[in-house]
Amino acid sequence: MQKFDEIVVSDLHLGARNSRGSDFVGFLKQVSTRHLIIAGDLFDSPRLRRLREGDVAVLKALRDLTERCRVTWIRGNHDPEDGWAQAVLGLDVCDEAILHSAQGRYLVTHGDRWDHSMEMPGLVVDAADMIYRGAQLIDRSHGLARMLKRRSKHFCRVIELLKRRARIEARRRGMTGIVLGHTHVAEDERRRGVHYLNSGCWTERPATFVALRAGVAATYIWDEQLRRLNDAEQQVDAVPATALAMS
Ligand SMILES: [Mn+2]
Repeated sequence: MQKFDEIVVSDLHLGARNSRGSDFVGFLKQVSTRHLIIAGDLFDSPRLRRLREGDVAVLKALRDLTERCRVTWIRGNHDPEDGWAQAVLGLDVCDEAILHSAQGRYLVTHGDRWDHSMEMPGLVVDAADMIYRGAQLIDRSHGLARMLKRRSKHFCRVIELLKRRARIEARRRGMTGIVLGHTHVAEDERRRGVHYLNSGCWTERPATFVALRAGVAATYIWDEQLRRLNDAEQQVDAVPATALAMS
């Protein structure tokens, strides 16, 4: 059993073809915490379409969890309206939460409010999304989809802008850091005086989350072996540059 003070997960996208409901239920069995925060996009469709057995198992596990610990559900742009949310999980959806670490406060929110691509013509976003999902189907390890997404100049620009806006808001409100989901890219970065954490997603491998342990906030990788994202990235940096320069 892995113990954390508080855990933030996001972007489970239950109902999506690549949702990992059973894996997430396994995760819930192997961690213990006093507060679980779901930082948005628990569902893929606001009408809760295409839920499969593994997805429904997550709802049952979350309902059970609410009897043992505090569960907070933060609204994502794919999540249902308040009435539906309350009926499905017995939880109200909110827009943000605060984590209290030994270093100070962290604002937790989904992050779509700072995503300027959401204001773009739907067709452009849909086409990019289709290519991304297609790549996930072809390549079960999701490496190709991840690479396509990260190499897309547009995608990187959208994320950089989102992070900049998020940092501004964190500073304005006197926060030590900010925890977001939405981009599906797990991060743990200290820049310009703000600790930016992103809990990543549960639709790719490895699954990631943010947690507070011994008062310290960090992003963790769950699959294979529990470790901090920044420790894992130091290992990736050791990979020869030629392997990364392919595209
Ligand atoms: Mn989202």
